[in-house]
Amino acid sequence: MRTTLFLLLTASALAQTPRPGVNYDEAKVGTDPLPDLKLTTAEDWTQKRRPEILKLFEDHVYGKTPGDIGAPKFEVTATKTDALGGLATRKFIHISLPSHPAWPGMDVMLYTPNAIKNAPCFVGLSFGGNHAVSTEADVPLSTRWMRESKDKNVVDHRATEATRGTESSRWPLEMILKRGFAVATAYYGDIEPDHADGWKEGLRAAVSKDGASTIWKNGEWGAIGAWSWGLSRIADYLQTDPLVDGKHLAVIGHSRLGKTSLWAGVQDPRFGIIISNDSGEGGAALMRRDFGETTAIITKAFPHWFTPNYSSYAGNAAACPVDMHMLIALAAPRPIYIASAADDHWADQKGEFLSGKYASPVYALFGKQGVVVDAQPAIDTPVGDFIGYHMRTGKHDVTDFDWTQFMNFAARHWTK
Ligand code: GTR
Repeated sequence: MRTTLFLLLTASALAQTPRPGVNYDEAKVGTDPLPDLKLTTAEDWTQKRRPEILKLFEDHVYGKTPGDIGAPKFEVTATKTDALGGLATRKFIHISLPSHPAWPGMDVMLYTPNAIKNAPCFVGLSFGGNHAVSTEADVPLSTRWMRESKDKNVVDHRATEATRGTESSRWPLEMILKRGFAVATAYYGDIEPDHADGWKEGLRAAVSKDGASTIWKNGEWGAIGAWSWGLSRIADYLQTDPLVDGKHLAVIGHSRLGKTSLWAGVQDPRFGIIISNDSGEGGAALMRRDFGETTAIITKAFPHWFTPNYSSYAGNAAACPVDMHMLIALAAPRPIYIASAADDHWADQKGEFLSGKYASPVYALFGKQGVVVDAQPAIDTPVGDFIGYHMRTGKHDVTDFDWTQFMNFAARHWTK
């Protein structure tokens, strides 16, 4: 019965609907101890412990990103110097892999502020495509597979004209550009469509020697790994564009794409700042707490996001050799920001905060302060130095309040 109900609910409904059997009671959270970070010195961390932990995340959670994928090709397909009423220059860049032509490639949309020459840049994937992020009518409509959504006017798994601008509140382009930041984004489904068999038409099959017949083994990558790879290819392109300061890139993502920004950020040091918004289970939230979404729930609903054996921790998070404070710690000493929303219990806001708190001793090894405070701060009160945190009023979403904190954080660390 519960399985049937589970299948009927859409992903966004799941994110908000309390479900029977889901723990929302602080008195009943898991009490298993977290794996030990085994801290000694900053040097030992960098040389030994960090690579060990990164490997544990490859082996048990997200899978390893193959190192032998060929070089990407960049084609700037359109440039508009008076985008958004003259505020910005907008470019589209097609990224492909000539050595693996079965992958259809990804279309990056880059906005750079005209007032600044070499702008620091936020880099993130979208749920709905470039035309959903922007409100500009001349942005090409995505033709790729999308998750069906009546609310968002996705019909027969394709975007319709009515999907234009539907994600724009999550990407306040004018506000970001006016503050002197650039934005580079692409549709996550360009890299791999987000469903159980999506990999067959996406990057993972295209670069795998067995193509769509691949049987994924423990430790091999899932969709989050593939999407993260895409973020790094955007970073590759940004190193070549004179309108962007390729040394100041912040990777950002919301929800499943917040899990993705964390995994991309910890693997790719060119992301000088890592931001996860409402990333929850499989992201910033501690798995051992079993509050809101659990390892059992996520691996049943979205096994394709992870490496196969992550599912073996369903109902047994304590057996997993990592927990998510170790993921946050992998960012050290780079600045990282964890954002929660007050109504987003599914993502376990306290578990998200605690990852930051328990990762803070790693920052201390480098003489830096992490979240600074001991207890979760009051709503709408950003805290933290090298690990930023806030819990915003409202639901699972990305709002101007969130962006304001992310930009304040970036500005403070990049002294712009
Ligand atoms: C939910 C999923 C969450 C989160 C969310 C989203 O259904 O359970 O882990 O990723 O989707 O990405 O919107």
